[in-house]
Amino acid sequence: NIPKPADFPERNCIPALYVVTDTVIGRGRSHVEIAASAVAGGAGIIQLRDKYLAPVALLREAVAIREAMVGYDALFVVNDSLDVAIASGADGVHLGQSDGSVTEARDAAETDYGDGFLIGVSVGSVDEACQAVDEGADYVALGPVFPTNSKADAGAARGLLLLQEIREAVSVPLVAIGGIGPANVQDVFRAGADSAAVISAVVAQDDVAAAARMMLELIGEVREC
Ligand code: TZP
Ligand code: MG
Repeated sequence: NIPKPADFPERNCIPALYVVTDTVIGRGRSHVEIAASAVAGGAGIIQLRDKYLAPVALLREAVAIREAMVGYDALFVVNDSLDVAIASGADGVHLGQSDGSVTEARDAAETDYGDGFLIGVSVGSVDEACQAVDEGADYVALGPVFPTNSKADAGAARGLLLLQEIREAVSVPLVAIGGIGPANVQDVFRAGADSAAVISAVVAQDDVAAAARMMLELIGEVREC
């Protein structure tokens, strides 16, 4: 009963809590452990993100996560690697500005997925957001909205104002990422985000599922849908 990516481009249709796995920040927990706990706590999208694993090892993790998520109402995307996303049967891929084009990804996934492959794109400006949407991205993610220690090359915080500007410029689901935690998660929804993506606020906590639940409770107080 995983929501079909075909329903997805409708604004607000994207799950409100998006958890990115990270084994460096995850206190010794594996990607699969993090993903399983996060969905148990209600996270609606999981992204496998590992900048160090070779493709074969990344594929192994992706397949394991996919299996661990069976029965949960949650989407699974792989960061950076279109090949691993497709080979693992993930719901989609998340692409940075230098991870290849949306069009290429759409074409490559067509045989296995038709047009039901979810493609998300990281953006840092209104122009990049508009370009991603023109190319057919299913969602765009602005980051880092706030300062973060979780990504070495994240660059300067983009701020809530840019989030608002992108909200006005595009109608696909908008994800906010970077430095989001209990203290500011409501602000990103008030600025127009449809989903909050987090690493440390969930992945670095003692109890990953409880941290996800708490974030969702806060989001539920402000999200309009
Ligand atoms: N992309 C932009 S900021 C970021 C990524 C992957 C890191 C987010 O981690 P945290 O701990 O939620 O700030
Ligand atoms: Mg990338």
